[in-house]
Amino acid sequence: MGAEVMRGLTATPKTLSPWLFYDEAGSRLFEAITRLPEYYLTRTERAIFAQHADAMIASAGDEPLKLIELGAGTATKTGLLLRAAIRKQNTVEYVPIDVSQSAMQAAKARLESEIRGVHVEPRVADYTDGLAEIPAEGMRRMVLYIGSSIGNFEPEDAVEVLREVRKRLAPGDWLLLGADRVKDRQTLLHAYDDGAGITAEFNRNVLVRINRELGANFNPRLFRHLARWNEAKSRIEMHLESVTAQMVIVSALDLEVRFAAGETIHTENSYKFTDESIRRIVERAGFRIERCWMDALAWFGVYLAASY
Ligand code: AVI
Repeated sequence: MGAEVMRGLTATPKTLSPWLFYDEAGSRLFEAITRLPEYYLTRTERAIFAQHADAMIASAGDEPLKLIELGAGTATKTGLLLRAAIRKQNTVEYVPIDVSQSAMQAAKARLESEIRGVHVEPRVADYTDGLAEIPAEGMRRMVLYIGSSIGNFEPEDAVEVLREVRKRLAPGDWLLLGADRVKDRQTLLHAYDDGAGITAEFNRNVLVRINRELGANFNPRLFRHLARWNEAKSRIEMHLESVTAQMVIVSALDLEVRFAAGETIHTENSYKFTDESIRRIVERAGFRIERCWMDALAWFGVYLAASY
């Protein structure tokens, strides 16, 4: 974390990597975001699962499947797929992988009490170690990478992440990928700048975390949350804008950081895809897309891709 903060705050323009958002408070704020009326992604993807989970499981062949989820969080949407798998194969093994131990424990307790026939084996790991945790043995596997988390990577890195997944899969295994689609600018901007200010708090939480973990003295109120639609790059950008000229000290790094009034820290990109742009990424990673499901407005896509 120190190395990342040092790199980002001494760069021009200043940046902080989005993985820094997800301490306990940040993970809770993200969960709150997923319930906001403006944040259409979660409910839209859930509606796609509610309508098509049986078809998704059926399209992955006749053999029983084991489900593995990268960055599972509290796994609130996954129940729909687990129930569909149980309708087909009576029982299902589910391996959620996430950095948050508490989220994993909560997911295990909730899913095993709510769904008869599910066996949950959580792995606490970040996404790179998490890939190594993909169980190798036995059954056909379906790796879930949902929520459009793939959109938080640069396109080249997204290809690399999926290649790493692909390397750990065998022919006949599957990837189920959720991808948020390009849509009108206002809908996109509101999703990342909600009326209740939860996304602003999520964005500023990175400063609170740096204060706590690296002994910095950021005043989060002196940084304004900004969401911008970058049309040319097809991405929502989040920034923190310094409202005044100021200097911040990060004691653990022995670092003084100067901000001009209006200077920004770029904290996140969230790429929005077209059918072609997501297909290109998935195919360059060595998968073959077999099917895609969307909601009625075509706001979100879920892609089933074969490892071959
Ligand atoms: C986790 N990820 C897919 C979210 C997104 O929409 O890019 C993170 C997020 N950032 C702001 N709101 C939500």
